[in-house]
Amino acid sequence: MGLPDGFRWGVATAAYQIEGAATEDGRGPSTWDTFAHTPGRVRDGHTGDVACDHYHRWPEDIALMGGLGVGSYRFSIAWPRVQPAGSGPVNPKGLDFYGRLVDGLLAAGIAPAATLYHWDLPQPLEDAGGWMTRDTAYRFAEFSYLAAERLADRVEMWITLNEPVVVMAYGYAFGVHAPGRTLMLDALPAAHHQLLGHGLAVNALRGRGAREIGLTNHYSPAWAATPDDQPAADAFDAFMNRLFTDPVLLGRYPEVMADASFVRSEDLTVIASPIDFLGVNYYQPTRLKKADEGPLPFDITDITEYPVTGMGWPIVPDAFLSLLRSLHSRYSLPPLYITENGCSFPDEIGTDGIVDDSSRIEFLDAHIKAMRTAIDEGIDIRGYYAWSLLDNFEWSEGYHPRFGLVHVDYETQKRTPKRSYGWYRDFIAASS
Ligand code: GBH
Repeated sequence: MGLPDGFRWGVATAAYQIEGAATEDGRGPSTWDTFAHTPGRVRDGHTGDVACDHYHRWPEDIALMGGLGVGSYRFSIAWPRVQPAGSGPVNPKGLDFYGRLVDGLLAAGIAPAATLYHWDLPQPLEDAGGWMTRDTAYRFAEFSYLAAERLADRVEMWITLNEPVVVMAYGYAFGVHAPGRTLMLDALPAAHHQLLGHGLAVNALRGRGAREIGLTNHYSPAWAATPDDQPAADAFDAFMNRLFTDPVLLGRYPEVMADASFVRSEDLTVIASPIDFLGVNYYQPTRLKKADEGPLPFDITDITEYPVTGMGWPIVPDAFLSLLRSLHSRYSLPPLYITENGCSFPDEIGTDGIVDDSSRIEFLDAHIKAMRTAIDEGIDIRGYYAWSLLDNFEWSEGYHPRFGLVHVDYETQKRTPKRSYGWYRDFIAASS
């Protein structure tokens, strides 16, 4: 069957991973600046100070998107550029950058899809408690309003949060991402306050005339290692998947959040404010077994029977299809967008000048096929964004993993489209 009319093929990035220009034009520090500049936190001491220098090279990057023929570009707006202190006055130069970017995209016929929070919390807000504090939710809604005030007439889609689960788990529970806290199960308020911020932002954006508004979640299908481990898999699913979707689409939290003192009864109404779409990021399934010890009700154990990406993540397109089916059966879903899907490999430029990333082509092709099966089964999916346009700063792994369709030489900032770029370009041309 064909794709729905107006299906959007796109590419995605995030501010801290590509922009660089960390202290330019009045940008304030974020938790990721602090974290990356703390020795031992990011592999080889890499930071986002320069990254892909996209802050200056955005016209070239839009030209690369034009060459791909994508209909949409998902980027994120750095809160510390717009409101360097996280609250209070706007930094006009920060907003100007996104104004230029959005105008450039529209001139190239590419629909802008803006994420408001892709993990770069202004450091002053973290110093006041970060997402562990209720006040941060209100600050986020205010920032969202300010961004929409400037850009709502030209931005097609607004994504409030990117993967709040990763912020809660990696940032506040396990400490491997900024802000590096190790609160374990005590990190749950960071989930609630992000979701509250999401709900407040939905209303602020609506009030400011934003068109399509949604939330992007990360989903990892939970596999039990043995039938005995099913309770562990269910617990992982509750903490890592349902915790961030049930309250938004069902208006209630799973058991794991029941009776939490920081949840006020009226919060769930705010969190369940109607959204226009749900963003789905999918990378891999997770296998769980009973926890031997420690505070968590599950342990993660390796999946070894599938090929893996450069990150060691198993490649299982079928798990992507089952994820889409299970979302469809559990919820009465709004339209879905696949807001991220992709893989890293240690791509190198060959002596012939070509980056032969045939494994990425296979990965994308297989996952897009899985998505198309879901569409044929009646699941309303309206777009697919490949992660990522460019090789970029892969958080605690620094610049080692390469997720791009375009190779970046970090010495020269030279961009070299990989074979997968040509494949995606031809694929989009053939599908539109
Ligand atoms: C996304 O997060 C981010 O939105 C994006 O910024 C990032 O660059 C991109 O993905 C690639 O990482 O080690 O087997 O236990 C992805 C979230 C959560 C996916 C952790 C993989 C660990 C798998 N990731 N998960 S495993």
